[in-house]
Amino acid sequence: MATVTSKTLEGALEAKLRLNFGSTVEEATDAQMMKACALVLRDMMAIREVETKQMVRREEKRQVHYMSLEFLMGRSLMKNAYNLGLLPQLRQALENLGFRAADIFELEPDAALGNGGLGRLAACYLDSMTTLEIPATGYSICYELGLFRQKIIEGQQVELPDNWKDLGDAWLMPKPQETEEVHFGGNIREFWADGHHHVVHENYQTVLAIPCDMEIAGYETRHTNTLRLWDAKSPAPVDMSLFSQGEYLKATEAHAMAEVIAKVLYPEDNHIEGKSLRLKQQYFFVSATVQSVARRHLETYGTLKNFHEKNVFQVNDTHPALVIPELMRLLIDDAGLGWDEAWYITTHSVAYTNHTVLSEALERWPQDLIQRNLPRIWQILMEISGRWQERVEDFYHDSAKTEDMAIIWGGQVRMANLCIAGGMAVNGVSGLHSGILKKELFRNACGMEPWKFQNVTNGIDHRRWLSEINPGLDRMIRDLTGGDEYLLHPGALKKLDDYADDPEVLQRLAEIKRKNKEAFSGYVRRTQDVVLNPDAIFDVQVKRLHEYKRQLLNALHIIILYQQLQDDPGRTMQPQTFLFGAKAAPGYAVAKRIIHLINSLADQINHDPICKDKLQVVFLENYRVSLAERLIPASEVSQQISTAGKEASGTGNMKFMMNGALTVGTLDGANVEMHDVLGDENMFLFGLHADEVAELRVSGYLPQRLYARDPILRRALDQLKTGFRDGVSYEDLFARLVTGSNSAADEYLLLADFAAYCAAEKRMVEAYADPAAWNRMSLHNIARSGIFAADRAVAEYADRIWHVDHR
Ligand code: NBG
Repeated sequence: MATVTSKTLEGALEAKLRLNFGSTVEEATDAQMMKACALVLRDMMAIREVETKQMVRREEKRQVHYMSLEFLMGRSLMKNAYNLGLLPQLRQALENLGFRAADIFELEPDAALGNGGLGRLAACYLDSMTTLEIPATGYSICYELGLFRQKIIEGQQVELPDNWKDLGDAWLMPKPQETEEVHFGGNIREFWADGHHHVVHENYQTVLAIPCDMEIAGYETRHTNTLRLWDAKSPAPVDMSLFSQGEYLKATEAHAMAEVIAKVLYPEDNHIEGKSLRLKQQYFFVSATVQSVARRHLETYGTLKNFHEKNVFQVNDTHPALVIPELMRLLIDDAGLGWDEAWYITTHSVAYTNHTVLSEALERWPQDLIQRNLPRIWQILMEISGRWQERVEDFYHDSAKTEDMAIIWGGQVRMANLCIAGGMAVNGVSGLHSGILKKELFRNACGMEPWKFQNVTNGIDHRRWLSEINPGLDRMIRDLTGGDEYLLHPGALKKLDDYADDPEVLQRLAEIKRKNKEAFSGYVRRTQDVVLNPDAIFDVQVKRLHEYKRQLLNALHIIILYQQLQDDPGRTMQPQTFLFGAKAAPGYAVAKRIIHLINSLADQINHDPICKDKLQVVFLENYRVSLAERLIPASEVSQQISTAGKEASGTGNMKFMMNGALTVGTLDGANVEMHDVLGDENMFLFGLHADEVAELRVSGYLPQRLYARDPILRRALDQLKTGFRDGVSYEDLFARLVTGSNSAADEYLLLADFAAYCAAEKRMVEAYADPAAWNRMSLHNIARSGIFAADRAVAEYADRIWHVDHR
């Protein structure tokens, strides 16, 4: 391959600007230049993608189809340039053409086609699947609007639309020739003819699914995969028969109904809404995907009988669960296979990852919704459900277990049970979480089919989340570990452990962190007009706002620190800056109140002269992938303080560890695996363990007692009622923790863990006073973070679930 120099890129960019925007380099705006960059890289990837596809077909390789309603991609320009090995050349080319590379990168909108961890995981896995040279495609919806943008106005969250496509669509390659039809509503007619049973779906409404492909480049490989995003279009802009009768509005109804499907991403994280539009989104992208995969398979092999040998659908949570009845429908109605053969193929083609044990996040659809919108799918679901129930009865002879494992029960369709019945593998996302699935949530299913249940601990794209975003640290790692080996072999980070007693290395690490803190402070000053104190500990909790994640526990502890300072204003203390970032689902009232509280507290503390250079609280607006990329390299403390047993894995925890932040956390999710490699001495663990949480609940938890008994805690909680200088009272949050109203008080056991949390924070601050010891811990964190590379996780999926080769 001819090497691409900055000169080649300059030529390509000039040509793009002329061809696509009719513009010279001199006339081009930054936005046009950003698009031109995207198009130039897209061209290179498109060529490689064609080669990859031909290779896959020629070698008849098994393919992975990663199905997810969310892919939280963030920005792609720097990432793609990095993976293509062109980042320095692209920077150079932009500067030579008179542009500031940093400005061009900053202009790119985040593609926020996801809510949080689940969507970001899918994005990280696309990178690893490609880098590991696995033939893989991601499938989702081409949402017109991504996750809302957040503004904080008078301390409260306000949601604004996220029109990412204006500039972001430069990455998308529409392929109208590969359009699929998806059918909704109507009725089923069955009859016998020519000695066969026929099933016909009629009077349905058609929605066209048009693929818009985004190329995914791997690192140091020509292998290129795609993320296929389905856009929804109506087959006819207007219904001419209605139009000619003068029913103009009605005539455009079907059109509107079709296109609303791809309008907007549902903004709930770890929660379901049960809206019919959401069900339509699910079936829309599932049906389009299964049809297009089956079509390509038929083109290559001429039959669907070997479908499972050549394809595997990985379903990211239960959102794509309808892949099971949809594949059955294709195999039976279209390909004419019998039930048993179709079921064999299906159950050897689908694997399911569970991402939560929270009951409010487990999908259950009202059966009439499915019946009405997807009549044929409903028939197939009933058949699957009936046969499964028979098997369970034969195995257990226990009506309680039959009910527990049922797919259709009490007028609802339970998607997790459908995935267990119709899949070949079920996995959780950390050791603790997978154990809870086996022993609790899916105990009965696991008793019947233990071989299906596995664990694959999550991982992150360490090339993005370390090398790309933390160049100073990347440089140091290369210098100390002998080059860039760690980029493809993250285990090489372990070599850093050898420098634990090297004062120069520890000093260098401290300087890198200091520079990153200063750079981040500059960014916050420019964007939010807030001046951070770089001498303070940067103590960070960024993630979706959810009660189980316990941002409120963090806030209560800050209230304590503030009250101590009020009691003794002259007190010398290690300066601390607490940084929060979080979006609340628009309908989640308590989460929004917690955001308001953090902002009220920040306002109070930041306006009180006694806190100057000691205590600072900042709520970072609009937390998103690109903000995380700036913040994480600058962070020193990572707050991972969920109620044990509730956070399936967490992935932010891994990103902080990899960038040298120390964790204050509970033994929850992947924090457990972090502790396995770090030991007590390299993180600040506290709080109840998952089994103790369960025991406490059984024995009867009484937060009121803790409130009565602990004066420090009581004073902090009482402050919620009083509120702060803005005059807003948080009596409702007080009630939620102490008195309880319609629900039991303190569901997530903040009060039970409070004293232990304060003690852990204290240990952390004391440790910070010894820079050499702190930097050593930080180095150990980086050195041992290799197991959290997504490459490791994806290789496990490939070996144990997908059975596909990889690099
Ligand atoms: C989330 C969990 C996280 C986990 C990610 C990715 C859902 C339903 N689950 O703990 O809350 O890290 O999935 O696995 O969003």
